[in-house]
Amino acid sequence: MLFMFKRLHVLATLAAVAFFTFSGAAFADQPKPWQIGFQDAASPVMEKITEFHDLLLIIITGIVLFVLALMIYVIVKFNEKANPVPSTTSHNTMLEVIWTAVPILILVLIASPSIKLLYFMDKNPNAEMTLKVTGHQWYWSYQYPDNGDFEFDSYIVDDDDLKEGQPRLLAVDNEVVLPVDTDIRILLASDDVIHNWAMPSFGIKIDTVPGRTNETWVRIDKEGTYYGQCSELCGVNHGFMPIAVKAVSKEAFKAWTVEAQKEFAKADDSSPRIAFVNDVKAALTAR
Ligand SMILES: [Cu+2]
Repeated sequence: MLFMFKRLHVLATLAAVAFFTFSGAAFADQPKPWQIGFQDAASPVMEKITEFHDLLLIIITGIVLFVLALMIYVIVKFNEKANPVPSTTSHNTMLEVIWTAVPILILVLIASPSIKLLYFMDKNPNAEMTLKVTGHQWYWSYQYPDNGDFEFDSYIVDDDDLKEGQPRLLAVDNEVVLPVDTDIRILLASDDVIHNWAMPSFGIKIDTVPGRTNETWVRIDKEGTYYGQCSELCGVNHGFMPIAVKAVSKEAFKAWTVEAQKEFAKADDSSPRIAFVNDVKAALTAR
């Protein structure tokens, strides 16, 4: 009976996953109820992370099945009934060489794509624009240094103020607008404590640290709205500082920056934080 119930439960879960995966008209990526796998990749980095994950899944499945087969073999062949007089062998040089060498080979096989991926994710020397992200307790602010140098804050939308289609705990008042098919450098810092700017469908999860600028990059493949969350415990409202990125065409982005410059005051160059960002920009240009 319990087994039946468990099976039904699994079936219901699979149905829910299928429903939430294949439904929904406008493209938007966010966590879904009963989700098991990754969110759909929307950047080359996330595509490579997914490929690497799939490779590891094949390798670990192979290892698990092999060990399971060995255990079943030993249980059947060498139990007390089948093998009443056990052998006293304690060493086998050939076997010991093999069970040392094979795991090393597997690790080398994993290390190569892993290190390649780490360097691919690290930074993009050909970035076409820069987004500056600053974490605060408990909201984010965004600055567009080479698109008019305006800056704005992005706060969670309260449950009572949610509009039709806005996901609870993920929607924000001012979304980060970014162009698709553009190599975007992202510089990240914090105003107070360590936060983490995590965007699953971009393959980004990077700490924002006070007094230090971290760098990553993204190239968004498709237009749509993407959601992420702060992923470093940063205090009482840690769960209430979501991230929403709206990816639009290059033309729409240009038009938005013109509007945004009017709407959001120009970033104040006299603040030490922005002076620091400008120093970083100068250093990057000189590089
Ligand atoms: Cu935070």
